[in-house]
Amino acid sequence: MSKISIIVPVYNTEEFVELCIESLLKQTYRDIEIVLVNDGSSKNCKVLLENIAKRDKRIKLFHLNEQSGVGAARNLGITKATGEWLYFVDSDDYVPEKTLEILQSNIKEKSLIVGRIRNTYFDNSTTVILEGVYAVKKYWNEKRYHVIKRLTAVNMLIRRDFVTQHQLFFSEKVAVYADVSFIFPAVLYSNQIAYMKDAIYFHRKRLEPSSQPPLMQRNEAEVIKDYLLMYNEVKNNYDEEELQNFIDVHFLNFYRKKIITFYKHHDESQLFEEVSTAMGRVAPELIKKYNWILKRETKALVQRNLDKYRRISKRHHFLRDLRRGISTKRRFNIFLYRRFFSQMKMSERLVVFESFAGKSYSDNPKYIYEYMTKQNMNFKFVWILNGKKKLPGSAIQVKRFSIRYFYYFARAKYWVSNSRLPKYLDKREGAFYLQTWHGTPLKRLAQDMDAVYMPGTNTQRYKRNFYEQSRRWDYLISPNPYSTKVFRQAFLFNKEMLEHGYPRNDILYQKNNQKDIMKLKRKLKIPVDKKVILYAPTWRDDEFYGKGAYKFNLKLELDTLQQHISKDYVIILRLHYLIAEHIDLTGYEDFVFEFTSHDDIAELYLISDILITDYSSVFFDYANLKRPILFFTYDLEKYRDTLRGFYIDMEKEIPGPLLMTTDEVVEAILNIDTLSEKYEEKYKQFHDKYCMWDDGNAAEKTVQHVFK
Ligand code: C2G
Repeated sequence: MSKISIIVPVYNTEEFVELCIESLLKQTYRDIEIVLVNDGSSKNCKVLLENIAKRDKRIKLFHLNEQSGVGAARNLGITKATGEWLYFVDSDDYVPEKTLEILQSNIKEKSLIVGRIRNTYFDNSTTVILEGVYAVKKYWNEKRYHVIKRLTAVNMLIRRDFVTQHQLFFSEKVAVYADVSFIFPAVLYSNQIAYMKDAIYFHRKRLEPSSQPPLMQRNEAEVIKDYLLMYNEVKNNYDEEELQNFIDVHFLNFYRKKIITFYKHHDESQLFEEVSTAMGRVAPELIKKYNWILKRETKALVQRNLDKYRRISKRHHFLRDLRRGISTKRRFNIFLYRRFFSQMKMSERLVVFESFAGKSYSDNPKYIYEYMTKQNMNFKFVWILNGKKKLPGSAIQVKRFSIRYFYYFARAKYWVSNSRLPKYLDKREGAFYLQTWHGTPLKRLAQDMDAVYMPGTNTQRYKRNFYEQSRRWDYLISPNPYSTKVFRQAFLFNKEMLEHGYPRNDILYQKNNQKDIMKLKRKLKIPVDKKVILYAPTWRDDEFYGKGAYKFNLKLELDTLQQHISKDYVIILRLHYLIAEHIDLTGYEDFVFEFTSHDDIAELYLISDILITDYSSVFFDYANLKRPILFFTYDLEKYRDTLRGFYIDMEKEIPGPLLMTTDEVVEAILNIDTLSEKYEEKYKQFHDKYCMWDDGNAAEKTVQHVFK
């Protein structure tokens, strides 16, 4: 055997570095040394590294006093390495146990062998391949420039004397493309490179913002500058035609993907000098192969004519958008939104409201709107609603995703919504977005979720979209101090939190009297001589028909309930708005009342005497009424441990019993007074913690704050 030196530069990756080192120590190829280079990390990280270094004598730790960049750290690693081979790993990545063995046993007399890099967020879609199949081996001769395309030195095993002989080093000038100065000559001086598909390396993709944004997620201008430095370095240092050609094509692609997008959002004068110099170095015959749009742009660049370039570039952005815009009706509307509606004058007194994606006239947006209407505030209102409704006031009703939807969102100064809005609705400068959200969090939310099981998305996409969408929120309503804390962390929200309670709960203070309750019961056609039990469960992420259409399996046995309690009670069945299930209630007509499509659950709270729910945020709101709550949690373990995870310990905190069967539910209803007494103290604590801000005036306070 001969020793492999694994070089791992570390800069503040406390969260990940242990897993990384563990994967290296587990390598089936045993003859290794791990050269850990601390690139001036924080004290915590430094201490952690010192601890890690004690775990195995094959680990050697070196420190750079201040952060010098990944290039400098790897260069130091090379000088400290004593093995026959070098192998580079980034400290947040993961190397399956067979990888080094596969690379080492196949490199033979070559200087360089590479494996496969797989990008992953390390969610549950990641399969860590432990058993190599050894089947795929390719030798690249001409195609060895593939290696350059990866622009990274990780997952390649390289002979140390080859590195010394050709004086390979990482650039310390550039940050993102530091590897290029190392891999270009490495490839150039190897006539043939072996590639092992089974030698896998998991590269961690990271969501912004983590405590340390990874290199590739730096600000665009920095990345472009860095790229151009690298491009010039390569153009200056290597004469070989093949390489020159390769880097030119690479640059043209980079120009199309990154630089053009950059100029869409920034003035063309930025970096103009650097970009035109680089374009001037590209071989002209390569440019000839491209379409006329690109040709005209490059010409203006090469001539260093900023005005001309600016003019052409504007026109081209328009053409590119249009081309994309005519592909579907939705895209066309987005095109109109961006190109026309958003260019019109902003309507200073226009407010757009939406609740649960246009499904209902409900929740916080409804109560904010009604307050503004009652106060005769001088605003024009738009409601996004899929079906036409009878609304108080003079709001214009608009269908979701219609042309008018895009028109009003573009023109309104104020957006009020209780859930997310599509990513393509960029918010204009000067507009305000009031995110009301729709409940005190019990289930883990957004960035706090381990894995997302919803259809049509995956964990990383869900989290990234969530992050981008929530960057537009200017205000977020929080119902209680506990929610403030969770929202800050789960939504990574750092703007203004409105802490006045929930507008949707105002009604629970304003109308909690016999007269109003009777009036409501009559309006909703609920028998006035019976007590009312509201059953309002939530949805299950993993039980669905399709995107946004969830199944629901009614586990509450209506027969049993009817037998035992129908003398005194009726039941209101209220399924979650995401549930598409239709439940057949034949035979229960006078006993069970379906209110799933009723807009406003707050009215149902008011007329009910007992709430039965499960893992829904409804119980936080209902507790304002101080009426009994039962929890029918037949799938508690699965929901808590597999699907979502909770923020609070239900067993400890909730103000009512956890019931697993219909019989237990019946039993609890029949003994509701004794139960209430038993839970009195817990209820009080719960109320104090979660309902302390609600007092019937949340809408007023919110409106005064936002619509000054
Ligand atoms: N809701 C409802 N009827 C139900 C369940 C919920 O009308 N049967 C409404 C309530 O206003 C509730 C809101 O939808 O507060 C959110 O419902 P949850 O069951 O809590 O589930 P979810 O939509 O996943 O939101 O921070 C809150 C979380 O995001 C939960």
